[in-house]
Amino acid sequence: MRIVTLCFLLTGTHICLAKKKIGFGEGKYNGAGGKVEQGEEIDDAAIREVEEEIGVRIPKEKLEKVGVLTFYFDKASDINQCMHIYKSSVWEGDPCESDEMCPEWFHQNDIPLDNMWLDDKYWIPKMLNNEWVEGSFYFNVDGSEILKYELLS
Ligand code: 6U4
Repeated sequence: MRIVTLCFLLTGTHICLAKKKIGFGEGKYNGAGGKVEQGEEIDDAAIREVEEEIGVRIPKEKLEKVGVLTFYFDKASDINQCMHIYKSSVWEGDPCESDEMCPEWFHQNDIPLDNMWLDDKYWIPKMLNNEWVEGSFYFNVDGSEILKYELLS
């Protein structure tokens, strides 16, 4: 299974989301993240992807893990993935556009859930409420429908 990361920059009131310009989840708003490379620590992969995709550097000691989710796709097991989720309220630099993502700030009460992965509305509020996020989502073949899900409460 693919191991991937996802990381959000948070202030007390706002969240940085970035529209994915290419690749898996193209057109959707999300945190920055991507595949963990061979031999790479998952935390280091999260920091690397944030720097590559939105141009900011998170000091490792300020990276906070908030959960792990597993995604299964019907009849498409090659894209099943285990996603390690992080947040940070400390970073160096300002989020800026890359070839892969275009970042924007949103008020935490005004997150564009209609333009994000379908699962996000189930767990982003938990993350914003400082709760641990853990569970599984089962999608149809192209991710346009959730067939079932389990989330630790
Ligand atoms: P590269 O490595 O550029 O070839 P790419 O197709 O751009 O791959 P990938 O695999 O690097 O995509 O990253 C996928 C990103 O989408 C990761 O940050 C994880 C995230 N992601 C995948 N499924 C998700 C889901 N259901 N909900 C969500 N994020 C998801 O919020």
